[in-house]
Amino acid sequence: MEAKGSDVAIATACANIALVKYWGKREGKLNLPAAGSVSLTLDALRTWTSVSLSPEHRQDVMTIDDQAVSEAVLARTSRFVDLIRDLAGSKTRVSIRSKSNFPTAAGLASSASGFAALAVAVSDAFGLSLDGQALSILARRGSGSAARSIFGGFVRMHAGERADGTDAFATPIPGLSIPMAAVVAPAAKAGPKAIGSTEGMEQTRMTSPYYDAWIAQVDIDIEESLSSLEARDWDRIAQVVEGSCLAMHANAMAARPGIVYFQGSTLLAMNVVRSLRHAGVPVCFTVDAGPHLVAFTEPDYQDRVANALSQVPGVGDVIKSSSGEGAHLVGRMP
Ligand code: 2P0
Repeated sequence: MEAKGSDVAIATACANIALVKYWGKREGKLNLPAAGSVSLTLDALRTWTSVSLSPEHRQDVMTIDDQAVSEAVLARTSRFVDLIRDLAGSKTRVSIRSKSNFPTAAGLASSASGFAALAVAVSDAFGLSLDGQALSILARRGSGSAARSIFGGFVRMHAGERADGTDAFATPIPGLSIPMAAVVAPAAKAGPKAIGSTEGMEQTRMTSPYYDAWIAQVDIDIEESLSSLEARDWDRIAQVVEGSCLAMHANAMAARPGIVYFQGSTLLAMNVVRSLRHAGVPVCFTVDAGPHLVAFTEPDYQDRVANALSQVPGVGDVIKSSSGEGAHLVGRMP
């Protein structure tokens, strides 16, 4: 059967940042997380991806920000597109153009928005109509955090138990009315990542003496995050969000060899966030597998938090974000 999709399918997806972190897999081939996680989708960090079928091509082609991608990125992308080709019963190659409004090399969550947009655009190009759960399972195969970017607002990733991964997907968290905003405080001098997330979490799982304790804590943290957000209780929100971040990093630091993502500016920014909170501002921090700090706050306090973080030595241009929407098809590239 040959696919009869759209001529060009274009999708957009936002990055997300976890309040309760994902760090460890129960299985690598299907990319199954060892524990769940909770995130907020971020409107300001966005990827657009256009996909067209190229029956005349023998290979997929791809550009990111108008540059041809490396062999390694193309191979990873083609393996991902193969999953959708298999579903559609097609062997047709595709041409992919992807753009982001944030620097993908900066270590911000580009794989989350990238694979979420790709899942939506490629499945539409091949004429498949997949629901959010199926798209989340698909996006997870590209990158664990991408499963969460299928949905907007607050999102929960479920680790699942099945070996085939059919219960390892994200779902939106309905009914949380707390107004939430974020400020990204990038480390100005971030070079390439010391070690990528996939490799870093595997090294942690294999060698960190804290790994089992970390995994055992995640479900407790997920419940506490949901209940403290529901109560709009910032002391409790900060305790669980900063606790999950610091435990993830402590776990990685305890690997052999130890993995350290923080830079000096990361620690300085943490102290600024805590000082603001002690002064009564509803704010807390998290840090992913890199040196950039992200502060969660309420929209009324976003400018104050952004101003304070932009004065931290070693922090580059801060990015203010509100809560973003889920991945979806759009009419044209920006
Ligand atoms: C998170 N991170 O919860 C955690 C916190 C980074 C630190 O999910 O191996 O690039 O592709 O499934 O999605 C980054 O991990 O990892 C991540 P893979 P991914 O956001």
